[in-house]
Amino acid sequence: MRVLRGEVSEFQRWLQKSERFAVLTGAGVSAESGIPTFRGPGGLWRQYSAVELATPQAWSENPGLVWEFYNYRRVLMGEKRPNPAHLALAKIEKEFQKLGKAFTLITQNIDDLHLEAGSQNLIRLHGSLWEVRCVRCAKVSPNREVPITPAFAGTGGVEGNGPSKAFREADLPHCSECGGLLRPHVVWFGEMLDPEVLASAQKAALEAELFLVVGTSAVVYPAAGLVELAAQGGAKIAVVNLDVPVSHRFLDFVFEGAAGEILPSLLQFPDS
Ligand code: BV8
Ligand code: ZN
Repeated sequence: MRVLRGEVSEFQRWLQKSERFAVLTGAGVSAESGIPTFRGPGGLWRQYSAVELATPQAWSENPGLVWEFYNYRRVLMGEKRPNPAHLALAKIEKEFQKLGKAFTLITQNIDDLHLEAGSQNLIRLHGSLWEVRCVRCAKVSPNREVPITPAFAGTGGVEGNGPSKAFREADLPHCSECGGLLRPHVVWFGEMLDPEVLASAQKAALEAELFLVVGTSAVVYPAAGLVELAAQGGAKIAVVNLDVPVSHRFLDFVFEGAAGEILPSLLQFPDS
């Protein structure tokens, strides 16, 4: 780990004396679980970047292609497990709970590895790969089907252009209640986040005394705006990233390296 700004001991003193600690994570926190980030290598599928497929336009033009992309990400999740970064965040949350102090974990990821690691006070800004929503009756339900329907078995290979096959409407998943088409229950580009989810994340950022940003390129809004909000609220800002994308000007701590290597030792109280 390279300390580009501040000191580990100083960060840990802040960790010990903060009554309210909030964390924002992005794809980088799941990288060591073997899940490709969006903008790093492996962030592409076929000739598409996620931004092109995670949109309402792509969905209305070709729901089969969009489901093939999300089914591919479900297959990719396969046996992936939380890594030491996820586990360190779940552990420090329990320490804060024991001390009756506030801990909030805000994630941009849809892989649910924070949930699997045991994180409790978790705000999922962009939804979940493992939930579906009916486009007709808006019912949200958990769904861990891989493939999402039998028609998607064996699809999703990274080679080729366009969908593997011309998926028919009947091939796509449908709502058990009303028969409407089911979509991934995730926030696409150009879609609003759930206002209550966003408001709770903004409140946690504004009230935080310490705000840690892990594994995000901080280019997607409104998630990235939470960092500025925390700074406005007077929080000390710490960043853990493989290569720190943002200028350090308003950052108090900058630790460069892999989250799975840094967080287990960083998220310790000084006298431990
Ligand atoms: C909204 C769910 C407004 C889906 C995601 C033009 C047209 C349309 C919209 C816009 C536009 N310009 C701006 C916008 C707004 C847009 C936006 O911000 N676009 C960006 C690209 C410029 N935002 C939106 O559209 C949002 N909605 O604005 O609505 C509106 C207003 C009124 C009315 C209607 C609408 C919705 C955004 C949510 C999009 N959905 N995900 C899915 O996952 O399939 S975003 C998706 O991409 C992720 O969730 C995540 O948020 C983002 C990826 O970012 P990161 O997580 O940071 O990942 P990335 O790969 O970029 O970076 C990884 C980092 O980790 C790197 O820094 C790397 O160095 C580091 N790293 C790697 N390995 C490690 C590591 N660090 C530590 N350890 C390691 N081992
Ligand atoms: Zn329905």
